[in-house]
Amino acid sequence: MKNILVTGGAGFIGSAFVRYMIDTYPEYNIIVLDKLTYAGNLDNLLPVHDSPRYHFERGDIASRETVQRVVETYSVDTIVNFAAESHVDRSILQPDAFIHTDVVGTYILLDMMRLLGLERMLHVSTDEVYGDVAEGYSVETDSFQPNSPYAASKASAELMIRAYRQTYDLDVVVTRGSNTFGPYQYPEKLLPLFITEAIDDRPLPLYGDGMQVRDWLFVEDHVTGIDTVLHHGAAGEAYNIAGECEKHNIEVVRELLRALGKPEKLIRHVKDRPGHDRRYAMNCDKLHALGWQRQHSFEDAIRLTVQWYVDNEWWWRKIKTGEYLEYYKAQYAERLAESD
Ligand code: NAD
Ligand code: TDX
Repeated sequence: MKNILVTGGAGFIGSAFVRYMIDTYPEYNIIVLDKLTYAGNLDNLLPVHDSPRYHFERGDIASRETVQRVVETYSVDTIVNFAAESHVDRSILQPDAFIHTDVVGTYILLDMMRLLGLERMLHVSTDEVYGDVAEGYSVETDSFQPNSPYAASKASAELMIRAYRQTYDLDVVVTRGSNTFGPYQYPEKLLPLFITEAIDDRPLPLYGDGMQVRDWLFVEDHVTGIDTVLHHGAAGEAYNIAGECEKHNIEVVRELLRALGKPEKLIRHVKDRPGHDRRYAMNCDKLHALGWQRQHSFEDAIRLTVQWYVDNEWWWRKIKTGEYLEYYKAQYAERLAESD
């Protein structure tokens, strides 16, 4: 492994992975292929911009010609696939792009891997493929029960990966991460949305009763989990990456308000997300057996994350314009009006 293609490397977790890989492995070249959708942001890659081992190409993973050109130009031997439409609420409003990128895009990467003879691909997947977990913890062999168009698109990608592994003997590994948070996360997901809205003393639209449970994973721990599987995971296997930190949404919101010194009266209970999964929870023993442990407590990581948004208004204020405001209106205007 020498020349690693990181697709979706201008997004939240992908850019954290690129920054980490450039710092950690002086022997690797990192090539980012990213379409720069609303969620892709070159500001996320400014810290590595001047490294001679970092290269950026704008393009679509669902374009066979683009993937072939980039693989051949940089003699790519390994792919780490972060590229995806990643927000559940957007998949409910408009699923098309999810099928294009998450399903067709992953298929194109697999097919180019087969035709061009690449060594390994790590595909970044999610706990959402397991669906709602009322009790216990999902293990990697559990069946898929996706409940949103986003989750179904990620599960579909995984089925195609399995088929390519079985049929063509490709070396593909999969990670399934839990709810990830940290610096540079686009302010549509729960934590960055609520932190940036609370900074401006705006209402925080909590879906339903706020008693849904998510397992929170700091982005730097997610990245080291991916690194562990990339280097030590067995071909054809999937690995859960759990934060091992289950919390009700309401608790998370209270924690971030405490860290910001803002009042709980900003919270508004609004109409629930349709098909809203009540709980995700994964067993992480298989990844622990490869030697991975998370390094950050939830309390420290949330304080650090809140502080990052306080200190980096330059990063998020320019995002909260144009298309973002249209999305915000479509998702929240009616909900917030009904809650008053
Ligand atoms: P993100 O939305 O912040 O970033 C996605 C990136 O992919 C963006 O840079 C975007 O421009 C790029 N992209 C989208 N379509 C593309 C295409 N057709 N071709 C090339 N690039 C394209 O997402 P994220 O939160 O960083 O998530 C990264 C991956 O991790 C996704 O696959 C997601 O499903 C998975 N994941 C996310 C979480 C989470 O909590 N955020 C948890 C588990 C798994
Ligand atoms: O405005 C909101 N109000 C609210 O109550 C938003 C945006 C979210 N929520 C709730 C819904 C969820 O129960 O907070 C919880 C977290 O929501 P998201 O941040 O949208 O994450 P989730 O739907 O759990 O999915 C995340 O984790 C798995 C990522 O977005 C996915 O990319 C990842 O695969």
